[in-house]
Amino acid sequence: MKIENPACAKIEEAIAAFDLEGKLVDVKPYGNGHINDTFLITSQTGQGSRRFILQRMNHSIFKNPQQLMENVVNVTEYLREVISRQGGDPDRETLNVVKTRDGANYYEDSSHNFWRVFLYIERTLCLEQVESAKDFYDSAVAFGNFQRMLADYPARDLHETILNFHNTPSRFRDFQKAVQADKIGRAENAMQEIAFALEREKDTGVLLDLLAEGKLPLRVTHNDTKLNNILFDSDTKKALCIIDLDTVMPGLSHYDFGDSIRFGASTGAEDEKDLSKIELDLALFETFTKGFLEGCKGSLTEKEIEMLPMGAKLMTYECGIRFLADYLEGDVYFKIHREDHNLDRARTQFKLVADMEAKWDRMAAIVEKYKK
Ligand code: ADP
Ligand code: GN1
Ligand code: MG
Repeated sequence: MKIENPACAKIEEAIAAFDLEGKLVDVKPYGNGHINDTFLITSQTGQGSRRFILQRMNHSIFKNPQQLMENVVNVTEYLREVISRQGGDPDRETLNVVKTRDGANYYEDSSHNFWRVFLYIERTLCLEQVESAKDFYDSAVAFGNFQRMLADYPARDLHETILNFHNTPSRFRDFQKAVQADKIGRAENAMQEIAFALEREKDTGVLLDLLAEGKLPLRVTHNDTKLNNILFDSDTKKALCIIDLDTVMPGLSHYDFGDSIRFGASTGAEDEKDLSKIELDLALFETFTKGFLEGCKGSLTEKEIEMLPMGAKLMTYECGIRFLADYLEGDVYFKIHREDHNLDRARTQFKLVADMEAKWDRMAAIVEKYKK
């Protein structure tokens, strides 16, 4: 099959490298991820059609694709066993990596792009925004469960795929550098947002300080728990499979809790331009808190639970300074689809942070209710 106008050169070479059954009949860009280039590919076999997810890994972000894929394969093989023991379906409840014809986990093409293939999980839905409290509750249980399923995974064996990924003080320093450099003269368009971010430096180290003092435990966490990194079963409408495992690394439970809240408990989209539509929905915050703690099945310590609101605030703030730094640096990290996209994204995050500060006592009271 000749692929018309492929979004990436070398896509045909990449597809040919994998051991896919049947004849290739369709390839199209897929999903709304900000990082990798994702394609849905369909092949026709004697038994019907089969679908796969092909991804060109973003190797300017993930500097070591080999280590990245080692993590993904080791974690998914581990999860397959846990899921089987629990009586689940490992072909649908975790990602499954398809090997190349040479038996490798990924393929490096002749232009040094790195490609991988997963089985496409059929009859699933991927949500870009919370449609019902029940979906959000299910996602919370699933993310809590994910952390629990990996509780005994040997964390030392995981490669750190992005250094200091949720190290907020380090993200703050990167942000400061971007402001000082003001490489393409955009800082003047974002003076208010820059001031908002700089005023909150003192919060940045709160969780890592508690970790250093031994007051919070290190766990294996997903680290990118936004709602579109989970697939829902389209028949049962239940959360089925956690995807996007590129950043599974040792971390704090607050990272997974907080990133879900910043994306899913907001009343608007991550890139909403009308900030009057952006608030923290306290009912959704409560729904997620309940589900996440149930999913973790009592494994979180009292201190961890007490600090969950700080997790929500810090993950939202951190994402805001990452979007804003990228805007100042010329949109080199997150994919953008319109002018000022990263600035709009930063604004929603900061609006949410401000709203969390206003609702702080109520967030704390909700968490207290589930502490038991
Ligand atoms: P990114 O790192 O760019 O966010 P993801 O791995 O999250 O990339 O994939 C992007 C999108 O592709 C997901 O949000 C989801 O819609 C879809 N997707 C990824 N893997 C699968 C899969 N195995 N089965 C079905 N859909 C998938
Ligand atoms: C990116 O890969 P994706 O689109 O699920 C980013 C997250 C951000 C998120 C903001 C590896 O997530 O850290 O929170 O965008 N992933 C990476 O939407 O940087
Ligand atoms: Mg994703």
